[in-house]
Amino acid sequence: MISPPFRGLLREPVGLYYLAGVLKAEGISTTIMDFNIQQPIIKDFHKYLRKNRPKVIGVTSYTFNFSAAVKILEEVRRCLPRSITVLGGVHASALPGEVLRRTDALDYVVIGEGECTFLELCRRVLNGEEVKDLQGISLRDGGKIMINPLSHRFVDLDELPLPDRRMLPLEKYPVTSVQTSRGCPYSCIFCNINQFYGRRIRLRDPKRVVDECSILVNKYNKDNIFFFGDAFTINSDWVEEFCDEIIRRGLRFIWGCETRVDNVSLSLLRKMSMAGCREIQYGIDYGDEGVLKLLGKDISVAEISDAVRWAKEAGLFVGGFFIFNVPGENEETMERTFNLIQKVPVDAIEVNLLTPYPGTPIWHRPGDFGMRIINFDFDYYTTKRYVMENLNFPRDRFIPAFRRLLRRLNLVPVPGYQPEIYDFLERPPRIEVWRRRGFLGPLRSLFKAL
Ligand code: B12
Ligand code: SF4
Repeated sequence: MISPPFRGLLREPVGLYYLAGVLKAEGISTTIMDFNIQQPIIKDFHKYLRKNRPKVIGVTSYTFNFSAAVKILEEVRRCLPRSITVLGGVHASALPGEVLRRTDALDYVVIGEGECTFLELCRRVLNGEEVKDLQGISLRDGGKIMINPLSHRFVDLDELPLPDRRMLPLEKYPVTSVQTSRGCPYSCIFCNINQFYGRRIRLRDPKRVVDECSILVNKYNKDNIFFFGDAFTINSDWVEEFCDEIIRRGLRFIWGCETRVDNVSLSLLRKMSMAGCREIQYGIDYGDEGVLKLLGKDISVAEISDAVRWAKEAGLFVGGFFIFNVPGENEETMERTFNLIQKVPVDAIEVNLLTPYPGTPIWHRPGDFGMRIINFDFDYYTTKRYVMENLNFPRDRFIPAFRRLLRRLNLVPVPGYQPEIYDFLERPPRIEVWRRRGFLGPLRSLFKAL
């Protein structure tokens, strides 16, 4: 299985660990390649494929690196025309028919959560059985594209084998990632996690998550872990239990997580800090309540202020994500957001532009939010490009206002990010991610500095 390259922070492709885990448990030999760290030249890649002759090649992809995934699939097809190729992940799941139409080098799409479907697909391929009727896949049948409905059965995360970290060179990743849950009950208009993983949040057993941390700390000497779930603190009892377990076992490592501002409290943040948490990242998104409502965020400015203040009181480094070029925006709402950023004691901010990822409400119905998609080239869907226009705050008003805002925020480059050309600015800036001066860089630098 292969994770194609993209620009951004280096993290392990955790989804591929999970898929490999279920295949290996059934005796199917599996390897993972992450082209973000192992960048073979094409000649070597062909050599590897010819030597190992995998029967099935699975590729994962997000929207912003879909074209890299297509290139990989085409190289595989050129080199091993008889191998079966499969694409999975959020992008292919949202557009299963379109991705098959894009390249003949792709045989199947696995839609949604992959563990059960991919295992069954590999089993059938290896046994020479018919695959056509498998639920949750998309395929070409003759000249026709077929999309088989999903079974809508979600996996029990505690039944999955723990990720086998020996499958990738762990030392090359600055931070280790651990998944704590899947699913999200909220409805932000720029996200489709709830369609993908369901509205019901499936939390892993906190003891099992701590078991995984214990392996990372004691066996792999990792001392910094980033937890991702779709809202880490959504269930405060879970977080309490998790922190108590770390403290009870005397497990020493530092960690970070991302969550919403409306499900934290001072006491919870203090407990997290006691258990080793050093950084919390909040999806703040905007500083105007009308806009927050249109974004489907269901949070208030008061909740934002409290959550940031409490995290600082608990001794945490606080990162805040913001999105601009959003429904309901104008010069005044931008000013309110600027004022909020000045007022709340966030240590770092990341500024993004609204991006209509396939499968999200803003992709399906941009007009309902007063928006229009102007660029359908997914290479631009990095959240740093202007790919949609607000009909009530069009490009010729937004861009000067946004440029002014960036200047006033005094943002500086973050190490680890590569430059990217911004098509919408007169002079391309040097950076891809904007952070406030003083930010210590991605988690790794933060941890080093502590
Ligand atoms: C960790 C993470 C990252 C890591 C990347 C880690 C990596 N190497 O992959 C980092 C921090 C770098 C990152 C960055 C960004 N991310 Co991010 N990230 C995530 C996050 C939180 C978890 C991904 C993950 O590991 N999930 C867990 C595994 C188990 O799930 P999975 O990968 O989807 O895999 C399952 C299925 O998809 C399927 N599957 C996947 N691949 C395959 C392959 C095959 C062959 C098969 C059969 C099945 C299959 O089976 C797996 C098991 O069930 C997701 C949110 C989420 N909950 O998924 C967002 C998410 C992927 N990120 C997103 C975005 C937008 C970004 C950024 C653009 C944000 C930003 N503004 O900078 C940047 C992109 C970087 C850039 N500059 O271009 C979006 C992607 C939307 C899209 N359609 O592409 C998501 C979905 C968040 C969201 N709610 O919208 N991200
Ligand atoms: S952005 Fe986060 S809180 Fe909003 S729907 Fe997606 S996962 Fe849930």
